[in-house]
Amino acid sequence: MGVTDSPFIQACYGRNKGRIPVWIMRQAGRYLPEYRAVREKASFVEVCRTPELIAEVVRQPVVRFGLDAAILFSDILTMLTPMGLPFEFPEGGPRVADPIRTPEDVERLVEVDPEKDLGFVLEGIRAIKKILPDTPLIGFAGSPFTLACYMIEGMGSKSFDKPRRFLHEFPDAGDRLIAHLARNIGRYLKAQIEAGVDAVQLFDSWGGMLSREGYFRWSALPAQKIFETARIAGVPRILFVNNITPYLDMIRDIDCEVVSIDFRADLSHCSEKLPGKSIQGNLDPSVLFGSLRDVVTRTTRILGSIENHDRFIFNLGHGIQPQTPLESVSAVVEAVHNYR
Ligand code: 1CP
Repeated sequence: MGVTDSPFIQACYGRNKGRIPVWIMRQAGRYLPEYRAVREKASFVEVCRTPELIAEVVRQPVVRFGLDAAILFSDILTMLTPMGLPFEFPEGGPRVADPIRTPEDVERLVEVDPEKDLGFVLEGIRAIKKILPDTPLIGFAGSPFTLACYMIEGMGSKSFDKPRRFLHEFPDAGDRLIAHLARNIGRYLKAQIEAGVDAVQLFDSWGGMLSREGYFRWSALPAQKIFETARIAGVPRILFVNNITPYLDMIRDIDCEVVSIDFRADLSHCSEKLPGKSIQGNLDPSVLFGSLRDVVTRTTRILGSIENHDRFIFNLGHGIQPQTPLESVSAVVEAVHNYR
């Protein structure tokens, strides 16, 4: 079976008649012993910059669990360095050396040339395609607002007060920052498609913190722009929004094939509000720490809440957590694959 006929790509277009596809956000990562073995020898940033290591860690969860899609191994922050904002990844999360503080800092941002500046990512995609030619490969980028969060805050945060304040204190510079990001992210996703990815996902991890008005201006409109640039026949576009429920009416109007739903949301309510779109989601990642019986019950409950299984992709409602038991992941995959 080729990639085009795969349950994952077929489900993205709402015409899957095969098994229900499943993949897991952050499926390559620290919960896997074979990933930790690679990380003994190379830092996270080194893995991200080495095409052979990228291909190896992408393959690991696909082979171990029999997942229906692979996702590029990189990070949403990889784009920051060529924009002129280098960062490091010490234990405890990312640190941007010199975060954006003033409108002048926005003017200094550099345009990214994906082939020249992020060639190692594109080489990684080509290396993955060599070893996993029949598995759909998902490319990705962070959303403009999510990247702006790290560029202004300089690190992770529970509330990202600095970026939310910046956009109101300096509205013109804020709009220029978001426009700069949308243009460069669109171009980067297009380059990933040209290098061989079969679908793209935009991670709007923090847009769900915005007011409805803020979401429209700094997340929905830029997402529309990005998906226009990354619109290539046969390559589905997936939008993930963490805390999606307040914005469903705006997301309905965004030109993309699949919407990925966070674990707080009611899946059948979301799919009702998003006619014509395929749906991905939305098991709470913390459920995987419960009993196997509970894992299977909750997985089956999600599957049962879906009306049209031809346009459904099973996933977690956010990234898998580092200490997640491997048996739980196997149980989810088995329950999804046995459902029909
Ligand atoms: O120590 C390690 O090995 C690093 C852990 C790790 C991994 C495996 C990080 C640090 N990033 C990644 C890879 C990654 N990140 C992928 C590809 C792997 C896969 O999905 O299988 C993807 C898609 C991401 C995306 C990403 N990075 C997001 C969006 C998704 C989400 O979960 O909301 C975000 C917000 C990041 C930033 C980031 N990278 C890593 C960490 C710990 C963080 C969060 C920082 C914070 O806010 O505290």
